[in-house]
Amino acid sequence: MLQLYFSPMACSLASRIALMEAGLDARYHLVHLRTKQVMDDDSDFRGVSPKGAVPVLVLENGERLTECAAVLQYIADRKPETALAPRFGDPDRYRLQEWLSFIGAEIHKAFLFPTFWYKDDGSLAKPRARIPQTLSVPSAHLADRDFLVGNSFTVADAHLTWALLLLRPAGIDVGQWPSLSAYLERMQARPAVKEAIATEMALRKTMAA
Ligand SMILES: N[C@@H](CCC(=O)N[C@@H](CS)C(=O)NCC(=O)O)C(=O)O
Repeated sequence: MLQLYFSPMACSLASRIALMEAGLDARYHLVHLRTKQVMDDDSDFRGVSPKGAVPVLVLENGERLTECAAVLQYIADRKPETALAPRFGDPDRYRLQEWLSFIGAEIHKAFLFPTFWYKDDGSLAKPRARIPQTLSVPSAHLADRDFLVGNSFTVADAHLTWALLLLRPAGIDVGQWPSLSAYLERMQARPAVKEAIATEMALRKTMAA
């Protein structure tokens, strides 16, 4: 069985959504990101991945896959019939990779990660000043589309859904971009997305307690 190392509401949520949309069973291991502790057995998460970052997907043969873009595409390719990623050779596959890179680099790493990870000593002002321009890109793209790529849900939507969910706790009102807030609402209405979020929100509460 696949195994996913995750932290509640971290970017690994996109992998949980993808697994659930694909109907793939997995064992989930909760990681405390600051202490690097695997909560199951108190082991050091850096023994699972020296990157010390989620997601980590452990395959049945023991190989470990990291990086959202790779993990998400792997999950999608395990169940091609669910069309969670266009097939290789389809021009839309590169559109998918384009979005996964953009979300990972320009949204996640450019301002979401620093907002949640570092104390704001004023140095976040510049990355955060780029938010309106960055988010105007998916906002314009989704003005007349239901999904990021093609006409159905893909793992790029799982990734963007996670990123948009974190805007509010990052102090950014998604309502500034009506097409993004409508998109987020549509994505959250999907049963797998709803269940994945509910599971992780409940875990987050127990961690905060
Ligand atoms: N480039 C990685 C970034 C992963 C990442 O930054 N994960 C965060 C959670 S959203 C994390 O585990 N951070 C802990 C750390 O970097 O120490 C990816 O796309 O998967």
